[in-house]
Amino acid sequence: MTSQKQWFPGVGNIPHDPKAKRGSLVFRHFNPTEVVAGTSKTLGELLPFGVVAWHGVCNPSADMFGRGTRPMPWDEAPDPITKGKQRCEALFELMVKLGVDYYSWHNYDLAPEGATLKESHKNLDTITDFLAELQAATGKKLAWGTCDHFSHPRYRLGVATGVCPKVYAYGLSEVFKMLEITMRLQGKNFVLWGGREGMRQIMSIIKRLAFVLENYGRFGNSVCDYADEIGFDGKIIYEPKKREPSKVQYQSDVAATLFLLQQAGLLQRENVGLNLEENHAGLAGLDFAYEVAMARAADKLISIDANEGDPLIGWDVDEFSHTVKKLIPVMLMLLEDGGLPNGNLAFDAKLRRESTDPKDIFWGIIGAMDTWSIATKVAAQIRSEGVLDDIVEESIYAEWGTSLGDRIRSGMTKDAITNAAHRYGPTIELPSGSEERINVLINEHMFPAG
Ligand SMILES: [Mn+2]
Repeated sequence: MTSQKQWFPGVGNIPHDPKAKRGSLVFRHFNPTEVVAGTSKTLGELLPFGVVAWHGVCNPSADMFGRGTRPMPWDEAPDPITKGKQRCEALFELMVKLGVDYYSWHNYDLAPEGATLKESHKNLDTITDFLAELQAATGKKLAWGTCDHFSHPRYRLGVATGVCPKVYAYGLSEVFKMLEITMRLQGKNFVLWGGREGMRQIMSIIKRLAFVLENYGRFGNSVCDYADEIGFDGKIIYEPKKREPSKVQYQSDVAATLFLLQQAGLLQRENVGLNLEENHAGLAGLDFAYEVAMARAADKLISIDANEGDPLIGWDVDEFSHTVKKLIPVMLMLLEDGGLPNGNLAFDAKLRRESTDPKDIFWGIIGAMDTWSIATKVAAQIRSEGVLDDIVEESIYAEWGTSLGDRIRSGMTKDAITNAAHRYGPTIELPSGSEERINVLINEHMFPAG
């Protein structure tokens, strides 16, 4: 670190110590060098965790009804550049103490926005130099960069899909700059969420939807063209979210986002992919595992915002992951893929407003890393035992392994299909869907008896 000051003085480097006394700040399950059963990879390789600047060191835990509650001594500074650098230091201290290798940031999380675009870019360059020093000193890496296209009032009526070409140009030029910075810091990817790209009131949208979606495609293609031009070898990753801040966000879920990208000619581009978030799947009324499966089916899954929503709350609460069961099907897929080879598990998660102990951020991140680790180990066991494969492949989908299945999939005429229908119907014997048996199987692996 460039400064000797500790922003979290009460906490040391967090060890892996499964036998530590209860209440100790340790990893019980995450051991980065542990090889996961049935794979050639370690937990550290399969789970490329990252912390995020905005929730990690910028969010004071305010809500719509009350001010921030979280102590953030790094925000007390004589000027905004010093404040930005102290935020960087606090972020890197978190990474070092937690043994997390990656971070993510929006342009104005760490660099103050200036009075002009030129001044903003100068501030960004100053902070980028400082981040480069911290990366060199610690070996920590940038997962992805992105632009804050939702806080400033100029973005209140949208950016790419907005009402004003001046805003479109301003937002896009911010992306160009942040893409250059992400490349300079050797970031793996660049995220386009587009918080204000959504429906405000229906009467203007009914006249302009096709027009604004054309602009959405033009904006994305400009970003990808510039990434190609400067030789950025990461992906431009789009992040679906159904609602909040707008009533409806155009990139509402994976299927809708894939459709918009396809219409824009973006899905066909090799450097375009998806960044998925558990809480966003919930806002769309979908299982996170379904969203991951849909992105994989299109071969566009790149990265994950690892967090958790609350089904009883209708907005984006960004809790640290804590429910193992939700992550088991996700890890079954990621184990097939060898993890997220080009992406990360970034903790887009924040403290509750009630949580005010400086150690709470450590509890949150440690808990989330252990949660993903347990899910990984349970999924690895389920895989190596093969029972789930037996149920799904050998029973539920077994008929597709017959010659009729092969013939349909390689193309049959109308007459051949009709002959098969006459031959096999109308009563057709089917396997059980086996949901209860699968639920028991998952519980047996989570909580082995005896
Ligand atoms: Mn979220």
